[in-house]
Amino acid sequence: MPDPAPFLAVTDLRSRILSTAELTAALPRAELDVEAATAAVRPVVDDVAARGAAAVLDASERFDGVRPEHLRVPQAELQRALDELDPEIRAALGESAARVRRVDSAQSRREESVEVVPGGTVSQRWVPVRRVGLYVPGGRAVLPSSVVMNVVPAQVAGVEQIVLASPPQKEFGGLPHPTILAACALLGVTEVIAAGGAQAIALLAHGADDLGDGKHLDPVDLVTGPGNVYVVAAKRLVRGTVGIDAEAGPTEIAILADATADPAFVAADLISQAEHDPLAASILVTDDEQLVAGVETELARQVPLARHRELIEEALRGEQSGVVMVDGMDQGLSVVDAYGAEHLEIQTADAAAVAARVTNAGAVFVGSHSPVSLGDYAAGSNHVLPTGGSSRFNGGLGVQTFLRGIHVVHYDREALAGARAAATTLADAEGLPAHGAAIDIRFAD
Ligand code: HSO
Ligand code: ZN
Repeated sequence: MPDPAPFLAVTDLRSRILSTAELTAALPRAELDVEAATAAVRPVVDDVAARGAAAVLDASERFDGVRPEHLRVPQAELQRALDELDPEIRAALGESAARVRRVDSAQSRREESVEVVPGGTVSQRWVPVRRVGLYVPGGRAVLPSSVVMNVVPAQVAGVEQIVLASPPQKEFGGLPHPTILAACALLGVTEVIAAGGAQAIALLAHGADDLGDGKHLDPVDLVTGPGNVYVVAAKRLVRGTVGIDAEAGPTEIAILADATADPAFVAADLISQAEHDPLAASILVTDDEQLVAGVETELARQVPLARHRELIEEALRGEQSGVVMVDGMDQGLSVVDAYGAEHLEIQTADAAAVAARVTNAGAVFVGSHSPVSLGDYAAGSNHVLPTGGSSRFNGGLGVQTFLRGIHVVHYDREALAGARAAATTLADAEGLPAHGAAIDIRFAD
């Protein structure tokens, strides 16, 4: 039998010295066409801003093929979904939430107060956003774990009002998927909206006078959550009216591996994220040709056994996936930093030391027993992470996403006297003497 065609195209960067910009350009990555999506969703977002619930229902009918009877999911439906939830899934969601809660509670921000000079302090208070809208997609797959990943950090931050939106499903009579509803009920989220896509994002951002049940929906202050390119485009359009979190588009896994890595593990992990989306990116960065051969053999064995084999093949063979050959781990680190993967696995000798040198990634998974799927569900870390290289300037979802830092400045007369010269000199230098005068007046006697 002839060798099957390899799954992963190879980019060979060995003995090439490239600038960061050249490196970034050389790496496989599909451009997400947010521009085109923006043009498509702008009328929907504008319509929801103008006509509220009626516009959401029209858009649902058009894009989801269903006109939900209730945009606001009745409490009885939430309770029913929880009552009917498989007990094993209930326990697993509970376990997942408990782990995320544990991590977020420990990693929440504490107020820091600095006495800059005697009698002059600057403190930083961390105040939760009052009302947040969490988006949980419902397209290709239904992901109740994303309810956990959005809700728990908001709760730990102390957010007062949590609204969750998820697309209405035709087969469930226009309600969001029952497992999503059950997860909401389990976590104590009571305000759930049956809306998806751009119309959901617009509804959260603008609110509505009457949601069809005679009651209004308050706009939120911040919208978070993953979604497809239309959701990303809609979030960009409402940004400014509300806050948004980092963009989480099609999923990405990069694996930095050397000869010590197990090819079966590497292949399984590349496959695991490829099963999300034909646009998902699976990238192996290595200095070992034998590992590449071993991973290809494993892919040829494992892919045909996978339930979503066609989708996985499309993702692995897509231009956004591939192998990058490097001279060694130093160059490997430059490559993964230039790429800035949503998920980065380190499967090398002394993995912890290699991982400590990574500067750009949504989340890093260290060693042979920390696969990305663990982080997707049950590590305690968050799985809503920056994609498309935006990890260069954004972190993933977490308790800090829902907190704002407020500086509180408290100086007494003596402390102000000590700062007077610096402040008035800078005020003069900037041609803003009234600034200086506001300080001087306090010493005029
Ligand atoms: N890997 C996805 C999250 C997810 N996986 C949910 C399974 N369920 C993006 O980080
Ligand atoms: Zn996943």
